[in-house]
Amino acid sequence: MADLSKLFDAVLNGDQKTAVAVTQEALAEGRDPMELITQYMVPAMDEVGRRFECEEYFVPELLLSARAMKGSLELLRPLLAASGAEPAGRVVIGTVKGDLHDIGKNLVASMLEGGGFEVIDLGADVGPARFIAAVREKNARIVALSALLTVTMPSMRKTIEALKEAGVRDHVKVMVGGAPVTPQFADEIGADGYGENATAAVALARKFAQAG
Ligand code: B12
Repeated sequence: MADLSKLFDAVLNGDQKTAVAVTQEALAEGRDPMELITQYMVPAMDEVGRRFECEEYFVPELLLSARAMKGSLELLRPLLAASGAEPAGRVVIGTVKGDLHDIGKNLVASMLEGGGFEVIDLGADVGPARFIAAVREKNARIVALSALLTVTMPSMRKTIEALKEAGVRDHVKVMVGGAPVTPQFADEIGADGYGENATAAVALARKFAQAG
């Protein structure tokens, strides 16, 4: 039986090789991909963040942990996406301008795909103009914005304002998320919804799709 505490340790220690090996072993045993993510990988990343905050870890350690988590997610992604059935709608997703954190955004994108949505993933550090262009080009009805830094949260507001100025705000529902984002902030900047995690993102997208 795969020892999943090794997955936690591998992400925490930035050991991509072990993270991938334990993930492969767990999947071969039929373990639930979401269990691996929510019970082991995300808590490990939280601990990485805690260590960074108290200066036990620095940027190189963050990068190694992120690499380990990404390696494992690569294996899980197709499985998350495989559970979907009918295309439920089109979502444009990206991490906002100035912010390079893309692990959570990638997880949300995979879960949305798994929930049957067509996802146009613009990547990280995405300015308002690119969101607007993608919404127009793909005729998307949902925009999902991610931010992990308090200093990039204002980019979410700017993106929503730019959608208004471009005349596309009324055609889309906007959801926001990421560790520093709160439901209050979502209200304040005029977003249509806030999601705490990838599962909440899918529930919100379904609600939006049904409403419109
Ligand atoms: C890995 C990491 C990095 C990696 C990112 C690699 C990558 N490709 O993503 C690197 C090394 C590049 C990095 C850089 C920096 N980082 Co950093 N980083 C982290 C860390 C440890 C983990 C983030 C993560 O991936 N979490 C795991 C994922 C799964 O969780 P998540 O992103 O929160 O996403 C979930 C939810 O939030 C939600 N969600 C996310 N997006 C969306 C969107 C929608 C629409 C919805 C509904 C939901 C949703 O669903 C996701 C799944 O459940 C965090 C600490 C932490 N615990 O958050 C710090 C952290 C975010 N970083 C921090 C800092 C300070 C930095 C740097 C400024 C450091 C520096 N001095 O250079 C730079 C900034 C670079 C930049 N311009 O963006 C601080 C931010 C502090 C703040 N309040 O602003 C944190 C909190 C660390 C800390 N405790 O101090 N970082």
